[in-house]
Amino acid sequence: GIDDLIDDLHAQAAADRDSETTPEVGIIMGSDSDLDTMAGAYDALQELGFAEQTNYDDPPEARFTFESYVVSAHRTPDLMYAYGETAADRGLDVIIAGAGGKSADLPNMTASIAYPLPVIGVPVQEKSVDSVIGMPTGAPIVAVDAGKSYNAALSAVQILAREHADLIERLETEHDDLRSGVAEVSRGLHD
Ligand code: RP5
Repeated sequence: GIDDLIDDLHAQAAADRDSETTPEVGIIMGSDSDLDTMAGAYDALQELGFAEQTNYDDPPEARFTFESYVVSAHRTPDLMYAYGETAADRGLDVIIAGAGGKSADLPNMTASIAYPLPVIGVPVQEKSVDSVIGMPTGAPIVAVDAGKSYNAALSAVQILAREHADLIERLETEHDDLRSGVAEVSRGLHD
């Protein structure tokens, strides 16, 4: 149950593991109904060579990994608090948080609890944009436009890349692909 999950998070935080064995990016969302929107974040991370780490005790399948959880601000506020509070000690470097509806509190609250760990908010529906980005002075959140979880993941990797030159190369390759894509379409228009 939720209590076991919360205990696991605290145990992982206390374990003081080598940062190369723990996920760098945490993806959380308010409901499994947000999964379609948040799939863009998985796509971007996987394209950049990140593997999903589902079991903390197994050795990671890639140098850079991510994890994902459903964490509801309203149904499981205790889990949200535990996730945000333990995030840095569990080895996370950045969190991508998505939620929708008029009570899309998960990204904002997680940003406050996990501070100063950066949180990138993804509004899951257009109507929640104000809710996710409307943070008081001194309690920042970085946010993307509604549904743009792919861009949220790219931003997360840009943050990580400040410390890992290898990730800069992967981002540059991704960017070259983007440029080639435009070039191809552009040429196509002339033909
Ligand atoms: C939010 O309420 C979730 O993030 C989701 O976008 C929305 C609806 O959730 P469900 O009722 O589909 O579980 O907290």
